Amino acid sequence: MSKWKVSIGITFLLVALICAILAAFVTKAAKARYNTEHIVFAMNDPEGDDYGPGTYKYPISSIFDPKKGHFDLLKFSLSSQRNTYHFDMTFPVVTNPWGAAEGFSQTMIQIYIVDDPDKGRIETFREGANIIFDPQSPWRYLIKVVSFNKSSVYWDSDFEGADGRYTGVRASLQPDKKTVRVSVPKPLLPGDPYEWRFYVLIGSQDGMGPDNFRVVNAEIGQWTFGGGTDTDYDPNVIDILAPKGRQEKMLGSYNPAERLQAIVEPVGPARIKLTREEKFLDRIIAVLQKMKVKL
Ligand SMILES: [Ca+2]
Ligand SMILES: [Ca+2]
Repeated sequence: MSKWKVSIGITFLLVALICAILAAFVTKAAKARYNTEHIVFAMNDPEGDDYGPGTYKYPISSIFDPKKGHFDLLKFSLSSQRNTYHFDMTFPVVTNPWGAAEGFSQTMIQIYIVDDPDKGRIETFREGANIIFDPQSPWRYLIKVVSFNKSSVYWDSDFEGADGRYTGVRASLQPDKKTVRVSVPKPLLPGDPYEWRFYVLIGSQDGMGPDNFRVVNAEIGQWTFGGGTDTDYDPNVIDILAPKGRQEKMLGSYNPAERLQAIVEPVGPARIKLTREEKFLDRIIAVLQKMKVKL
C-alpha cells in the first residue's frame, strides 16, 4: 500500500472518530436538555388583585377566610420535560376543604392557549366565565384544572358536552403548598410552545356553578361573590394573568345595558430567549425523536 493511501486511511479514521465523539457529545447534551425541566414561559401577576375588575368581594362562608389570597394568582409558568408540559400556578393560599386527592379543591384554573391567530374560537368553551376573548387572538386549546379527577384538555373543535382529553393529565398541589401544577402530555397540545399566548383565568371552584365557576352577584352571599351584577355580563373570573393595571380595565369592560361581556386579551408569547445552543439542541432532539432514538 502506498504511503498516501495509508495517510488517507488514517485521516479518514481520525475524521470518523472525531465525528463519533462529537455525535456522542451532542446526543448526551440533547438527552440532558430533554430530560431536565426547562422553562418555556413565565410571568408574575400582581399580588392583591383577586377582585376581578376591582370591585369583587369574597363570599361570607368561613372557608373563604381570610377573604383574600385563595384566588390571587402570583405566578404562572410553563415548562417542558421529556414528553410532558408542566403548568405551574402559584397563590398565597391554597386550601382543600373538600378533601380532593389533588390537594386543592377551592381553586379553579382555566388556561386557554392561542396557537394560531387564524384558527380557533373567541367565546369560552362552555358558558360560565362570562367573558369574550380578543377577536385577534382566538384559542385552540383549553386546559381546565379542577379537582376530583376532572382536569382535562379541550380543543376548539370539541363539542360542548365532550369529556375532553384527560389521559395522562395530572393536577396536584406541589410540596410548597402554594403551587398547583397540571402536567399534560405533549401530544395533547400540538404546536410551538414558544409561540403560544395564554389566557389564564382564576375562579372559585363550584361543582354546581356554570362551567364550575362560583358566580359573582351584586351582593355577597354565603357561597357567592359580591361586587358585580345580578346579570350574566359580569365576569365570574376573580383574577387573570395580566400586566399591572390591565386586569381591571379588561374585566371591567362589560356592560349589561348594552349586553356586552368583558373582552380579555392574552399574554405572551414567551419572553424567554433561547441561546443558539438550546435552539440547536432542540433541533437535534426533534431529529433523534424521528429516528426513534431513546432519549
Ligand atoms: Ca394576582
Ligand atoms: Ca391579575
